[in-house]
Amino acid sequence: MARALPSGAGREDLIAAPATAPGRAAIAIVRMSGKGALQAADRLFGGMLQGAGPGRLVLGTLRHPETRGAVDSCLAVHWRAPRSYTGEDLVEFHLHGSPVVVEAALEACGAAGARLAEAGEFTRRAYLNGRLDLAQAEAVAHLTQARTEAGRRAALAQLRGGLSRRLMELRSALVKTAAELEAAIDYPEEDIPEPAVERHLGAVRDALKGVSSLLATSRRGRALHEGARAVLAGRPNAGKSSLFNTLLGRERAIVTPHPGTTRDTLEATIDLGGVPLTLVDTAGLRPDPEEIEALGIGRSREELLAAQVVLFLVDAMRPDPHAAEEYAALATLRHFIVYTKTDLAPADSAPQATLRPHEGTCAGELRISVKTREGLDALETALLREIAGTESEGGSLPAAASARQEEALRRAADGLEAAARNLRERAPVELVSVDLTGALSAMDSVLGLDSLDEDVLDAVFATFCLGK
Ligand SMILES: Nc1nc2c(ncn2[C@@H]2O[C@H](COP(=O)(O)OP(=O)(O)OP(=O)(O)O)[C@@H](O)[C@H]2O)c(=O)[nH]1
Ligand SMILES: [Mg+2]
Repeated sequence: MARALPSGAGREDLIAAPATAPGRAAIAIVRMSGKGALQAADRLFGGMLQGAGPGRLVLGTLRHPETRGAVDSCLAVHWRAPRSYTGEDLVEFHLHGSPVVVEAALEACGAAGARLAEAGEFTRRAYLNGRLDLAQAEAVAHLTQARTEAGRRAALAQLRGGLSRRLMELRSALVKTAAELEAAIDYPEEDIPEPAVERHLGAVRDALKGVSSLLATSRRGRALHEGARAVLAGRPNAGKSSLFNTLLGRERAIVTPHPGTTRDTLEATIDLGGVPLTLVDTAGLRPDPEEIEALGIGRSREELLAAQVVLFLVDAMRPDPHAAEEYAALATLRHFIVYTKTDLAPADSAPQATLRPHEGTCAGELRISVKTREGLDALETALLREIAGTESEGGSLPAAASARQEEALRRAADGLEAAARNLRERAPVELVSVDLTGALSAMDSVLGLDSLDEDVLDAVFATFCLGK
């Protein structure tokens, strides 16, 4: 299933790039792919490589092809098109891991005819040559960027074709219906027989159910990769830094009984049910602070706007007339009200200080104590549900893992809904056919099966690192 080469671009030309991170390490890998990779490798590696057979590491000397100077004593391996990562002839040099060695090796590759690859260009070629679909290519990026164990598992599942298989199943069930409807367009004077309408409707509903359940997991799928930001805000002394430290599991922020302790914003990332969640501790909000604190409060307010969710902390037992004022400013931001220090409250008493939750943006009211740990599990659960749409690590269902995938699935669902509606209303068959074709092409675009815009590909592969 090789795809049409994009116009104008010399997509088979020889490219090279370091595949390992810059810096010192035991090994650094330089990759070379494209037309003439094996011949170039012969010039660089003294003709030893091809004798070894594909996929076999050989020890030898990498030399500059013009000066013949030795660059490194290293291992090399090659694969032949189309059975390689890129689908092209591909060579790797496993060098001693110093940036200077890598630089010299790249220069030698350049002298042998390679140009420096663009970010993601190896995987882009793998996609263009049909070695991976586009969802799998995105999974490659997600796997190399995974920040949590759950993120790793989800990316690997997608790379191994979890989402792709599910979509192909849904697609093939639908193609038959689309073809029958298409054929019926040729006989506009004849109505589709009733049993056939019911059958088509059943097929469309099944597909819609399948696509919807993929969409339902997309919030979590994206959160696993993209992560989220939660800001701890509230009046001075409300207990923000204490909660920050408790969620982090270490004493990162300074805590004192004095209001105005935190002057600057502090952030740290935790693994919340698999979601890399960046917590931001902020300077307590108050109206007439001294100079340094004022700067800190300015930053607090900026942070509020950048967060997915705000935890607005209120000292449960100490009525604070200004809390309501600061809370009013949150009206448009998604947030929780968190009553703190509940251990200081007499048993079963209602909080002394209560706020009236903003309608629509308040995701819930919680009561916690970092001293007794009361309410902390509930807080984590509520946060995870807010960010990822689920409470648990949950389900084995494949999930859409990027905004691009989610958007395409939504288009597919819209098309299927329209098709179902038109079938129910016995609308002209052409209309249903158009809806279904739209839905199918949206499903295809998740996997990049139809010819995609270069811009879309540029956007996808721009997120890759060099050499991937
Ligand atoms: N008993 C009790 N005390 C708490 C609890 N949480 C915080 N405190 C105390 O409340 C005081 C203020 O806590 P911080 O975490 O520094 O409050 P903050 O909101 O970060 O304050 P600023 O940085 O000044 O805005 C400290 O003396 C904490 O020990 C709690 O759950 N129970
Ligand atoms: Mg603080």
